[in-house]
Amino acid sequence: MAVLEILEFPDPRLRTEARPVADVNDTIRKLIDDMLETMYEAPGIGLAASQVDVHQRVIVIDVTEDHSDPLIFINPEIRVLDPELGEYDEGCLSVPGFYETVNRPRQVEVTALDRNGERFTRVLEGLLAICLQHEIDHLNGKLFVDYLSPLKRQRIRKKLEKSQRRRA
Ligand code: GNR
Ligand code: NI
Repeated sequence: MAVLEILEFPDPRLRTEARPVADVNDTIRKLIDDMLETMYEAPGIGLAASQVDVHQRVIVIDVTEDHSDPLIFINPEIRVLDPELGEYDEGCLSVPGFYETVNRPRQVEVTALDRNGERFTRVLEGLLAICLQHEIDHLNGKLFVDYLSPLKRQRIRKKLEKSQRRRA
């Protein structure tokens, strides 16, 4: 397994729309294992392949504290079950250090493929529903900062560009 490099806003590669996985094979399973290791090491509760510069529709999520429930979603399709919006202070490993309130539907149903290529359907609510929607946004080239005002987004961009220059 390997810890992969996570792209940071405003890297334009984060705007790439990810393509569906055609075949859930050993290459995809290796990617999933590397993504899980990268997410746990960060640490984070979710990771989309887009964030590690792999533009395929693969998501890993684990909202447990003891890393006991890794969830895999390949080619996920979501349907809103409860359109009532809930607010949550979101963060993102690609926008390190910033947390802002985002509103999203509270309950969704997801259909996806698992690591064996088997199709499953699950109803998600609470943090899992928030995280899945955040990750699907990544696959579509969207970031949580896109929900903020242009002024807030620009402030975050300037600060991150500065810290990226310091590290370069
Ligand atoms: O680790 C993460 N925490 C988080 C908190 C609130 C809403 C969404 C998230 S996802 C984030 C990891 C990440 O950037 N996934 O793309
Ligand atoms: Ni994110």
